[in-house]
Amino acid sequence: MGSRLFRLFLVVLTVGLVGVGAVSGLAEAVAAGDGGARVLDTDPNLAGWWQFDEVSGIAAADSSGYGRDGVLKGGLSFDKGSVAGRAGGALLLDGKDDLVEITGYKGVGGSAARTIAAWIKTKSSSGEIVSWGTDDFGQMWTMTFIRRYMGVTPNGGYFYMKDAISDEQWHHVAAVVAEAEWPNLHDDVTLYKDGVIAEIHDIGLLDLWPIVTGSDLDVRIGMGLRGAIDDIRIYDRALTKEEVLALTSEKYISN
Ligand SMILES: [Ca+2]
Repeated sequence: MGSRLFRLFLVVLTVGLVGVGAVSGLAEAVAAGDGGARVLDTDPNLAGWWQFDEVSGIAAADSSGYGRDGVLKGGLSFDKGSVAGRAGGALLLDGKDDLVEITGYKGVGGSAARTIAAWIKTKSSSGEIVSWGTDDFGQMWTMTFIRRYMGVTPNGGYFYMKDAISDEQWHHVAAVVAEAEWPNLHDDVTLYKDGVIAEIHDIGLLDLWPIVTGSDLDVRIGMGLRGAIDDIRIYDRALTKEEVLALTSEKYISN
């Protein structure tokens, strides 16, 4: 009787130890960030990724694997525009004619889902993170300061966050367009500030056009922006809120 109880006790103890081992292994994997963040670098839907870690020249390499390298314009070069970034180097733009053009890349077109994410550091509150499309209603896709706050517009309606980010500190900003037949700012777009969903200050509904992005213009980064930009990514899918948060994790960006 006593010995059967003892064997039962051993079984319970063994099962208990295996259980604890599995849980702590999972915790380590999550803590290391291997489950979420790093796969975002090799995601096939990462359509463009400019890390701005160069220190000379006017070529900005695309790390997405799709070869969408950028060209620095307006007299901008890494020799004079390279500054300490959020992860490695960043690019400092003058807010006048500086910009990065991704020659031949038209961005995410039509009504396709998409995510734009970038780190920026600025005192200013005007200028673009990125834009592309066709200069007509509903056919542009621009992530930009709108009335001094970060937001997006398809050129027909606008949508921007409540909190200011122009405090000369690094902030992560992201805009996500969900899968939808006729996506619009009101129903299908989410803005993020520093990894969490941003409170929305205002949305222009009077002239709200669906997002049907054209393909006339090449992708432009930093037009009119006076400040530093780092680690800008374009995904041709909607990232989840966990994935956007992962893009801001210390462990992730230190690599
Ligand atoms: Ca960088």
